[in-house]
Amino acid sequence: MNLHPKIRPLWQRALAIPALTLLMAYKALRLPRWILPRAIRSIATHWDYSMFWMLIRSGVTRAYIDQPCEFKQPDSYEPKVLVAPEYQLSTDQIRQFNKDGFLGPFDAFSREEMADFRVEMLAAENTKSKTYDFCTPRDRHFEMPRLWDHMTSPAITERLAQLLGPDLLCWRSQLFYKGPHSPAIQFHQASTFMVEDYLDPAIFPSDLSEIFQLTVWVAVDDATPENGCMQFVPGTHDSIRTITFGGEEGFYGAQFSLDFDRDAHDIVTLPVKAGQFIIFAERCIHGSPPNTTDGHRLAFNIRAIPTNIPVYTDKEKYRSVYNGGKYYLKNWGVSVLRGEDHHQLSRSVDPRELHKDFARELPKAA
Ligand SMILES: O=C(O)CCC(=O)C(=O)O
Ligand SMILES: [Fe+2]
Repeated sequence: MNLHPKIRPLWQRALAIPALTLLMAYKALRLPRWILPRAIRSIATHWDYSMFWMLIRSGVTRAYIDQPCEFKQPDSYEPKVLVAPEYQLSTDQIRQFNKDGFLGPFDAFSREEMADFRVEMLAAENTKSKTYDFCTPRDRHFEMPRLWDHMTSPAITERLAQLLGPDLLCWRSQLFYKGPHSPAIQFHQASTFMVEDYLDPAIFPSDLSEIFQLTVWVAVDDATPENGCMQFVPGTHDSIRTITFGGEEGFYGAQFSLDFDRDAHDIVTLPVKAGQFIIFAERCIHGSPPNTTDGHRLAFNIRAIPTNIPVYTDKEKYRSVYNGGKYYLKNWGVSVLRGEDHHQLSRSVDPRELHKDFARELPKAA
């Protein structure tokens, strides 16, 4: 299944309802899964009953945006590691982060560094990824040494470590080219990133009620309310919401609206200067309004997890609804952002080794 959240024609929905009901009963009766085709087996394994039930009772017009889970406040707001004084977070900041679901902005890079990186980002925009062999903004750190250098800057990793622990992996990155006069990225949230193909989670935390993955979002251009800076709905990392299919186009062609009470929540608009970053739990509702200016709003993100969380396990490929295309995972791997990967639960790639290989492949200057 591919959760393309457009309202399906009535006949398709009429067929889907009995099929989903049957599969839910199949799961409840614990009938053998190995005889099911791969995609159906994934659904029977990874969807919980509330996911089936939401689709069935809404006539296939509503679904959980990702694997449902609820957040439990931690027992302590002490930092998980002690870091150099210039990067230290206070317990008040950590408490605030757990209350709101996001923190920042923090300084990481100079304006000049971001101006240089901007040129590199724009040059890469319409080029094929060496990892996936099609044009995609994902995981370009495998081939862009400067991106990986920025991602592993202590200004970022030392702050992440205080929230997530000492040993950290990046399992995905993304470049954001929010072009002149481009649409909003609708409010969204994610837990285990099942949202991608709605078949399998990407990450497999042992406790869904913890914050198990963090996103770092780095502004390459100044991000302003006019060019579509980030917006957050504080406190909404408490639970995963549903989406109603249809509605306004945005978010890479997807059509949906996230179900939450817009009147009951404050929406925080967070302007960020080039070279600054924000840390947030992807499960906190966030998005960005349209870019109404004539310029770009460039940014990149890092998706970080502790090393005790497996990623993709035996998956060969996934299909992303939001960054079109099939992503074959044979060249993909998690990469150590900080500390060491003692667990070795996922395929891993050292971007610096890849960069050396790519540099050797480049034709020698005459
Ligand atoms: O760049 C944006 O506007 C959205 C970023 C986002 O959703 C993310 O980094 O998870
Ligand atoms: Fe996001």
